[in-house]
Amino acid sequence: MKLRKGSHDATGLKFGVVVAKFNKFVTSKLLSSCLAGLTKHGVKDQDIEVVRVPGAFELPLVARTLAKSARFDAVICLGAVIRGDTPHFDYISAEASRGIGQAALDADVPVIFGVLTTDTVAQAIERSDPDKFNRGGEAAKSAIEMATVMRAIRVEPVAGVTGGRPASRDNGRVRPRRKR
Ligand code: INI
Repeated sequence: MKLRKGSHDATGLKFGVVVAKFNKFVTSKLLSSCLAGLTKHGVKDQDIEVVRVPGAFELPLVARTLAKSARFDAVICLGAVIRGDTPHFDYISAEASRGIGQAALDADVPVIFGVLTTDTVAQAIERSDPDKFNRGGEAAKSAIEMATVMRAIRVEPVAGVTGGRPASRDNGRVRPRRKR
């Protein structure tokens, strides 16, 4: 049996972070904890790119574009959808989760769902608090684990066999062998 698993050593890895401005009092805390988590595990500042979008609904498109750019080992989405009185809640949270999952599958790159979906403002504050649930820090850890497990399971393409990712798009992952 071969056991493949990720690690939390992120040295040399690159991450895109997409963060929603809506409910910024929560998402700014998710962002700072996420960035702290990445750097704590060895990611260099210049290897992190942060993109701000209006709300959680806009996360999937930007996440998919970043993931497809071949510049990142993983992309992290951060947002906060709070039920409150808004009927928007169900539409936005459903679309954000569906779209973020789809972005990962379309791009073949991990895209992490760091979006809080809560009934109340108090719950959102508690979950973004680095000293309580610390969902931003957790998103960083999940991204690192997924980036490293994807590296571990990618199969090196055999020379002459089509279907491998072109070298220019390999994003630092396993490179196809050169033909001799
Ligand atoms: N966006 C959020 O990120 N969280 C919310 O709670 C929210 N609510 O409640 O409306 C929200 N709305 C904005 C939405 O994400 C889009 O930015 C907007 O509809 C424009 O497409």
